[in-house]
Amino acid sequence: MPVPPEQGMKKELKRQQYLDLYYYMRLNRAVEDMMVKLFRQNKIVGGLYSSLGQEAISVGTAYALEKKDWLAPMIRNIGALLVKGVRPRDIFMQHMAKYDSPTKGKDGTSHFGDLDDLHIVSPISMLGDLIPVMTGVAMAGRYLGQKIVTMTWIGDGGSSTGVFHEGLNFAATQKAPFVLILENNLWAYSTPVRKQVPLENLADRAKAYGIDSYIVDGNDVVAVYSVAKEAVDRARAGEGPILIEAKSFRRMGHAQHDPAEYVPKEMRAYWEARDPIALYERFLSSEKLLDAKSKKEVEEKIDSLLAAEREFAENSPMPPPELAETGVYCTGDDCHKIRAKWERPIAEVTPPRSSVKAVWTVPGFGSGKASDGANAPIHFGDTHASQHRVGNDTKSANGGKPAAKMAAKAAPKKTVKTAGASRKARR
Ligand SMILES: Cc1ncc(C[n+]2csc(CCOP(=O)(O)OP(=O)(O)O)c2C)c(N)n1
Ligand SMILES: [Mg+2]
Repeated sequence: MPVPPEQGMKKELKRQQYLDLYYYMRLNRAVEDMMVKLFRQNKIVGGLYSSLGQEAISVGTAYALEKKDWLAPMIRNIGALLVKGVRPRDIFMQHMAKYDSPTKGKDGTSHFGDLDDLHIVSPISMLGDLIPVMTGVAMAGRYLGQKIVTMTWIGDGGSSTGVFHEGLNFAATQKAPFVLILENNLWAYSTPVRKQVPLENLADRAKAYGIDSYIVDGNDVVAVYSVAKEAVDRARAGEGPILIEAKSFRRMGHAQHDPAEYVPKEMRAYWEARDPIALYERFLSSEKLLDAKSKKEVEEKIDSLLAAEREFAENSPMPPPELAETGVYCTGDDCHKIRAKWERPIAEVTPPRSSVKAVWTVPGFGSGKASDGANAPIHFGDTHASQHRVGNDTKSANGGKPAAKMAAKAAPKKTVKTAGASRKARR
């Protein structure tokens, strides 16, 4: 069983930030608890997923984003939606397929977004597809001069899809201001991570694309936020995409239908004892940031908010049948208009200033072994003729030095950083 990194990492936050993280984790859990009740009353349409035990990841990462930034949630990221400003009533109504829901009852779960105000791209169920999509959003933001960062999440299982690798490679080559959170919760349906991937750390996936990565204890919200903030700042500064592996555990089954009896009891017990909210409460009270009275105030605030939100959702009607014919395709009239929000002079990116010479020079592709064992220089037609291999006589631009050494010299230095639980949060 992997043990989360022990190395401490801590960032001093403002008192209000500590309390916000607590509020959103509690709200995340309360919203999902309420939806379990609605599900058992047969009021939820479709499946219901849980992020129990993973709230610190959704909340800590989304809290690192600015208002102008964009995110696209996956099924276990209701916490991120709440941090971004989605109202609980919208989450309830969406799951209940009500007429007042963001998709007017036409879709369920978290399949909704808000392109105008909250900057949320609606997810679909295909695992990994949000990676190239959010890379594209990041590139569009850069083109328009918006200085935004984009973020999405992927599971351990989803990190084995083809589009994960295509998308991350694309993001890396484009140096997109994009942060990808890999939630390693040890299971994909009933398949343990060790049967899916021959790696101890899924953060190592980043090495293949020459980008930086972090590993963080996904049950420590301060550590998660600290690492996410650093990654978001670096992406915004133009350093390119960053992968964060957050190690945690899926405490419920894949969805409500799955009792997850295949999970070993000791594994469950280990992680239940590391509940992210309980850990954080201990930290907050040891830091004198939360006492019994303020904790009760948070609970009461959430209880009364959710009672009102639930009532609103329950009173919303189901969609009328004739609605099924409308809004199937975006026509720009009954749906929404997509307008580019320029935050730089368009002249900067249009000809003649955007014109570049159509010449592509690729230095340093090194050389490879030919079938006779000799080094064959690899070139793309833009290298000097003397580098071409003629007969058995091998000449190379590096003056006969071993190619591997040359390549190693040219390779950019990349590191994988490890960020563990904040020492204080572990008390
Ligand atoms: C491309 C694709 N393949 C398969 C599925 C079906 N599917 C949905 S969730 C899931 C398991 C995902 O596991 P993981 O990525 O670890 O996320 P977790 O459920 O643990 O959060 C699968 C296989 C899908 N939605 N998309
Ligand atoms: Mg998983």
